[in-house]
This record gives sequence, structure tokens and C-alpha cells, in this order.
Amino acid sequence: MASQLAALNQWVEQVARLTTPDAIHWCDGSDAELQQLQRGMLEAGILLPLNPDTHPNCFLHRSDPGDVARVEHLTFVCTKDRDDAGPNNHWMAPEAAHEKIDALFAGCMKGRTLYVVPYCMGPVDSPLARCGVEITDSPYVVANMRMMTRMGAAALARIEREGRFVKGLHSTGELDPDRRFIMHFPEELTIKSFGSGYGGNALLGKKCHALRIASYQARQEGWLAEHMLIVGIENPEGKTHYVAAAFPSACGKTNLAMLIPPAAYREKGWKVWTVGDDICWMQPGPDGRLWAINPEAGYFGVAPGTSAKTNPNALAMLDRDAIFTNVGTTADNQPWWEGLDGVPALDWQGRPFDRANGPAAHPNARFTVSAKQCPSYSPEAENPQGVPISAIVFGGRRESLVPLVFEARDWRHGVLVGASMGSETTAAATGAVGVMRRDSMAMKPFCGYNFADYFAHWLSFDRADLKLPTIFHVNWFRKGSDGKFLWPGFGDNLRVLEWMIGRIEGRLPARETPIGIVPDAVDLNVEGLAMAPGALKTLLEVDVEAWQHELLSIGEYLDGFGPRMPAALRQEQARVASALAVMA
Ligand code: GTP
Ligand code: SPV
Ligand code: MN
Repeated sequence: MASQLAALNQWVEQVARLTTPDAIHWCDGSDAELQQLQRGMLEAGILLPLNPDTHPNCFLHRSDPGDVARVEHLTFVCTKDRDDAGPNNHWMAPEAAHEKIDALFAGCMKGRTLYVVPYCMGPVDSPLARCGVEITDSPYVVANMRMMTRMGAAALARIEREGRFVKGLHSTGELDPDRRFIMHFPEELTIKSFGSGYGGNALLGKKCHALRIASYQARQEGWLAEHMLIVGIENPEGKTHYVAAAFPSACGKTNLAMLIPPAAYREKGWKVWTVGDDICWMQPGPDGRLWAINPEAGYFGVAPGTSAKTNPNALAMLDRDAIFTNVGTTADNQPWWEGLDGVPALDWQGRPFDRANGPAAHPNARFTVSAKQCPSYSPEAENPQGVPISAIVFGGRRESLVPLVFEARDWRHGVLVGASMGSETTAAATGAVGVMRRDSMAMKPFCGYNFADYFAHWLSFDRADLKLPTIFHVNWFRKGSDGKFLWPGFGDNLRVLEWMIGRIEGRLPARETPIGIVPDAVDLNVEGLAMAPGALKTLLEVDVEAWQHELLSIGEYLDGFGPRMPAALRQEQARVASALAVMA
């Protein structure tokens, strides 16, 4: 088989000449194709069966122990001009990068099958959706892409019609970290990834296309490609507000997207609808509002911590047709991770579980599952026009300083709030965990161009003809002096969303502080919550002196981007700093 698009056929032929596979398979996305892939992977030991009685059609995949997370130090943005990639990215000149990685691709698919994977990011009939083709030698990647994207014949038909697609070339290579690169060529709409089979390194539709390449395109074309969940909050009157929220990796997007309201809220009629849990593409609609789609079709979610208590919706969708990567297993061969009941028999490397070896599941163990299996999946997620966004929420993991929630005074202030986001690092990328770093808009690892230009792009939406969402900041991760979280989080986060909606609808008063609008304690519904005495006060307080230090650090961070940094953002930082100085 080949396509009706000469440019695509030529590219596939050219890659085949370079990589010399034994066979070429064009993926049609059919059930029969998936079953055949699964059979092959079971035979080869790439997938392991799980208990068919408790988890029908579910499989376990164990990565190479040296290939369990994104590798930011090996991820490059290769623009002609180094400044276009910016200090937020690792850069290599395009020619040198092609040469380096093509040398690794040479002959790498000998003895393997080359899969051509046409995919669409977003509903296939959506004007907001974009297509790509991933060439890979990993059947595991194909099986994941089939759940994470609209993959196969319908996507190929759209690609043939449009004649334009993002090219992604991937090989697992030998999984040698010294021969591993994830390279992006935004000017050529091209991705090349070698030497990893894991998640964001290998499922090229996800972070490589839908964030790094798409953010670059979005800037040129006047839209936004963001590391955000999209969730619909339906109030007892039946009105649904859609909220888009950017939290860094492993900081709560999937959990907020699938939130189950506390009992008292359910009884009153509150409902929560999941549109997306990781990526949001949005653009101004004819009515001036921002309309958003989730470009993905599935979830590649963090397994550890997912439990009946924290995220029952996620658990409910994981009992069939799912792939588990780097989790442990129980004696009766069910998938197991920290947070579930029961005990593990084997750990994520297949060794008998021994506490001395660390947790049973790798901290970045993941599940892959189709979005359609989520009990709270919003019917609007398939709407080609997308959903209108009422609020944008930024948030990070900050054990001190940052209040539970505050509202930006206007769009420009909101862009500063997003740009100055900080968060403690997690296991989603290799490297130290728990180190505070700036992660602007949760896009530090994912923005395909210079952050200074990205902030300017965000600021450019501040136009009289647009009805922009209100911008908020949250912090679910504030800790008390005992080291425990002060806020219960998870389902109870709806209490904070309720306050935001009250603000958006103009029903709640504003308590202005230099850093933004903070709720009056009486306006936040904490009824029925067992919180430590004084916790709420700590969660809502603004420590002026500590914030002055924070603003200094934010100023230094912005200065690090040099002359490209928009003056408006620097002025905004100065405005907040002087407002704090007046209070000190
Ligand atoms: P990526 O898929 O890496 O982008 O992560 P994510 O942002 O979707 O994070 P996820 O929702 O999977 O949460 C990651 C970890 O944070 C899990 O261990 C959760 O249990 C924990 N978590 C999520 N929400 C909350 C919360 O409200 N409070 C607390 N304390 N922990 C939370
Ligand atoms: C993240 O790290 O933000 C993820 C997982 O969502 S990965 O697909 O590996 O990027
Ligand atoms: Mn993510």
C-alpha cells in the first residue's frame, strides 16, 4: 500500500532507504490491525498479558530501566537562528542536527518493520485539528498512538486532501542513552527521535507535535498550543463553564480533568465533564471568545497515586483495553501501583517486590487508555468547534509562599502570573525531583520557540475585540510545618473552582492584594472539610516580605531572556513589586 499523496510516498521511500527495514506497514487503525500487533508483541515479550478476568484486553509493558521518562537534556529545538529557540531550549543548527541523527538512523530498522502511522490531532472534522505522520519501528508506539490520536484511514484521507502534515521519524534504536536524541525542526514541520521508546520521547503526536511544533505554528497563525487540561464545570442551574489549566508534568492535570465532586456538591447537582487532560489548542472564535479542542484521543496518565479515593473516574476506565507501562503486578497478575489496595508481587522491572529496591511501580509509571472509556468524558470533546473557555488556571507544586488560589487583575497581569510560574520538579522527566524551577505556563520543556517571543504572543491576545478568559493561579501543594499538605485536594478542588466561577459571574467580592485577588475566607466553601486549625488562614495569606523576594527572583528570570523580553511584562513585574513595597 501507499498513499495518494506523492510527497508522503516519497518521504516514506526516502526513510526506508535510510533505515533499511525488512517490511513496511501502512497503519489503517482497524481493530484487526491492532489485534495482530498485540499478538506479535505478546510473542516477542514487548507486551505481557494481565489477568483477563479482572482486566480484559489489558497489557503490561516494561521499558528498559534506563528509558522511563522524558529526557530534557537530549531534547533539541533546531531553528536556523539560535535565538529563535531561546534560552528555554537546547539548540542545535538544523544541518548539524540532521547529520548527527541521520547517522544514527542509518540501517537502524534492519530486521524490523517500518510502520507508517497517519494521525490527526483533534476531531478529524475539526478546523482546529492538525495532522501528522509518524514513521516508527516500535509496535508499542503504534498501539499507543492508536489510543492517543485519531490514527489510521480517516486521518490519512484528511492528509491526502490537505497535502500538509507534520513529519515525525522515530526509532527505538538500541535504547542507549548515549545514542538518544529528540530533535525538532519547527521551520520544516519535522521531528526526529532516536533511542527511546518512552511516552513523550516516542509518541510523537503528543509533546513533540501537539506542543513543540504546534506552539511554533500557533504563534505564526494566531492561536495557542498549551500544556493544559480542559474541564467543564456544570453548576446546579445547568450552566457549564469550561476551564483550561496548565500545571507542570505530574502536578495534577489528569486528576483535575476527571474530578468527582464532593458528595454535598453532587447532591446539589454539580457535574464535571472531562474534555482533555494534557494538551489544549485554542483560538479566538467569531464571538471573540477563546474556543478550545483537546488534540488527543486518549490519556497517557501517571499511575502511582491514582486510587478510588483520588481519581475513581480514572480507575473505572482502566479495567479493560488499556496498556500499563512500568507498573508492578499482584500475585493474580493484576496491575499494581502505590496508592492501590492489595500488595504487589512483582515490581516494575519484574523482580519479586522488595521494599529495598524502591516502589513497586516506577514513580513515572503510566497507563494508556482511550478517552472514550472515561465515565466523565464530555460529549463536547468531539465537537469540531471546540468549547468556549471561561477561565485559564496556572498552577505549580509550591510547598510554601503561594496561596491556594488568586485571580489576576487583568490579562497582562495574568500573562506575568503564567510566565513566573514555579514548581518543584517531578519524576516525569529524568533528573532531580523536588527542586523548585521556573516553568512558565508549564511549557518549559515544551515550547518550540523562544519564551520571550512566546510571552509576547500571549500578550498579543489583549485586544478590544476579544472576550478573554479570566486568569487564575492555584497551588494544591502547600505544606504545613509538619510536612503534610494543608489542602485536601482532588475532589475538593471543586470548592476552589466554585469560587472562580462566582468571580467570573460577578457574584463574589474581590479582596485586592499586590499579587492579585484572593478569596475572603467566607467566600470559599469549606463546609464539611476536616482541616488543621489555621490551615485556611495560611492557605489564603499573602506574606509581603516573602513575595518581595519572589518578585526579585521573577525579575531576574525575565531578564535572563535578554532584549527579546517584552517590555510590558517587565513593567508588569515592576508594578507588582512596587505594590508590594507600599505594603511592606
Ligand atoms: P502529566 O501527565 O505528567 O502531564 O501529569 P498531570 O499534570 O496530569 O498529573 P496527575 O494528575 O497525573 O497527578 C500527578 C500526581 O499528583 C499524582 O501522584 C497525584 O496523586 C498528585 N495530585 C494530583 N492532584 C492533586 C491534589 O489536588 N493534591 C495533591 N496533594 N496531590 C495531587
Ligand atoms: C508529561 O511529562 O507532561 C506527560 C508525559 O504528559 S509524556 O508523554 O512523557 O510527556
Ligand atoms: Mn503532560
